[in-house]
Formats: sequence, structure tokens, C-alpha cells
Amino acid sequence: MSNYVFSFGPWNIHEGADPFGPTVRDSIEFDRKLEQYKKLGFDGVQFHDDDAVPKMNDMSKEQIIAEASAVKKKLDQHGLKAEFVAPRLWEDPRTIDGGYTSNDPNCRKYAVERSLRCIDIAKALGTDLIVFWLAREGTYIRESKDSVVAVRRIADAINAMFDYDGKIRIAIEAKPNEPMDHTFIPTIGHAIGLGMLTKDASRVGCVIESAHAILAGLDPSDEMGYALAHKKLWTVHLNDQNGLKFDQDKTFGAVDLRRAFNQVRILEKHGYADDGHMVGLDVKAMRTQKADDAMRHLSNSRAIFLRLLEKARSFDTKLEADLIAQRNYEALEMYVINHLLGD
Ligand code: 3MF
Ligand code: MG
Repeated sequence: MSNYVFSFGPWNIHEGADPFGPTVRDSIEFDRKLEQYKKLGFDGVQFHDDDAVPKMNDMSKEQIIAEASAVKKKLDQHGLKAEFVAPRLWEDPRTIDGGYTSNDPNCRKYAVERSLRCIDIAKALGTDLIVFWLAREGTYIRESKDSVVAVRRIADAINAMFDYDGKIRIAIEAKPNEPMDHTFIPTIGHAIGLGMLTKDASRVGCVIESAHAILAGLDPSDEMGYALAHKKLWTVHLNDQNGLKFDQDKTFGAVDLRRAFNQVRILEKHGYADDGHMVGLDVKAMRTQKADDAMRHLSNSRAIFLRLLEKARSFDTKLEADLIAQRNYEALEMYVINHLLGD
């Protein structure tokens, strides 16, 4: 049996809309989604702040906390745990030009206030982990924002959150593009470096999403290794991506099994699960998938992870060491392929 605990967010069960066409499946309400978690093999729930408290912008702090506490009860009833909460700063008109990096001071103020409410929600749900997917913290034209000012503004927002609560930690989900042309925190090196501009770098870590690393032209397992070396890999968003195009959120391992194997292997080798971190899957069903089986991408991704875990555990490390010592990397490569193919 594995010691891995799996999580996903309610947005991973979705209606199939894309920028060129409408939804193709009925929406499933949040309570019905919660019922699916255990059946699909998952114990952790990832949240956007408004996944937990949908109308939060129209509510007082007290109302928000009351509603989030009611969601916590539902999680308890299902035996589920909230893994993190992420402020959704990319839909409101006030975040059209970014949240923390907006050129409009009133919009920046909104972004920070919304983030403090996100902390209230996280605490009510029983987690101290906040995720920053910095969706619109970037530009469409380089001249529209000063990148020095922008990076400092993100650090200032983090400081305001640390001042508000002494316990919360922030995991930054780096992504190089989409929706923006360029973002200010495109890779995990940027995310970890940003922590050093804040008042407490020990509370800034990261989330690595496989597809985001691939979009940056990087190998996701190396991004994970970099973060693990810094003890900053606090959660992951595993999925797959077929080259440099829109963010696809494909089933984990569906495009490149070897690349997926190396991600599982680096997590396993360096005790990721033993340190209490969950394995998050940020995957979407294909738009063509019929509604009656539109959650299979989640259980499939988990099953592929577990099969690759067996492969990581049965990898012949003695042979690997011998081949490395001989610098016989051709033989090592063939061994990896044969091992993945089942020989
Ligand atoms: C975008 C993403 C996001 C984040 C989510 C939580 C909608 O590419 O991956 O999914 O994962 O906002 O941080
Ligand atoms: Mg993600």
C-alpha cells in the first residue's frame, strides 16, 4: 500500500467550456462533488476561496467565516480534509489588469482585502496553506507595468497576509503564460526567490504543476527536485501537456509516461509523502467526454500515479549505480525503457 494521499479541486469536475465553445455537460453542485471524492480514491480537497464561499464579495467577514465553517462540517462528514485555499483574483472586474500588480491602487487594495478573506476561509476550513496562482500578475505588453515594481508589490501583498495571520504559509504556483503573455513568476526558481523579498521566506513555498513547467520549457521532475532541495515543495498539481500550446491539464502520464515516471520517482526518492504533503491532480476531462463518465480522468490519473510508483519502487538501483559508474548512459536509458515497458 502506498502512503500517498490524493487531492483535487472542485474545478476539476467541470462542464467542458473552452474559449471557443459553451459548456457541454451539466454542472454538478459542490455537495454532489464532495460525495465523489472518496469513491474516486481522494481524501483532500483543494479550494478557491469562492469554491467554499461563492458570494464572498457580498458578505461580511463574519458571514464568510460562518459559511466556511459550515463547509468544514461537510468535509468532516465525508472524512475529507481541506488541503489549501487559493484567492481567485482573475474574474472580478477589479482584477482585469492583475490583482497585486494592478496599476490601479484601488484594485490592488481589493486584491489584498480579498486575500485576507481567503485566509479567514482557510482557517475555518482547517488549513494553514494558501496557494497563489498569480493568473493576471503579468502583462500583454511589456511597457504596461514596471517589473521591479510589480515583483515588489507581490511581496508586499504577501507581507500584508503575514501581518494579518502569524501561521499561514503561501505556496506559489508558477506559470509562464496564459492568460497573460508573460507573467512575473514563471518558474519555481522565481517563486522561491520571491520568498526572499518577503519578511519571512520560511513561510513561502511552492506548488509545481507539471503542465506549467512544460509550458516554461522545463522538465517537471527537475522543477520538483529544485523545490525539494529547498524544502519548498508543499504540494503538486500533477497533469500532462502535449507540447507548447494552451494549458491542457491532461490526465497525468497520458502524454509522456517517462516524464511522469520521473516526477513520481523524485517525489518517492525524497520522501515527499512522508513529509505529510498531498499529491494534487489538476486534470480536466476532455471536452468530448460524455457526462456519465466525466470523472474518470481523476481516478485514472491516480491509478497511473500508483502504477508508476510501483515502477519507481521496483527500479533496480544497484544496476542504475553500476551503469552510472561505468558512464554507460545508453544502457541506463534502455533499462529505463524496458522497465517502463514491463520487462
Ligand atoms: C491554472 C491553474 C489553476 C490553479 C488553481 C489553484 C484553475 O493554470 O492551474 O487552476 O491550479 O487556481 O491554484
Ligand atoms: Mg494548477
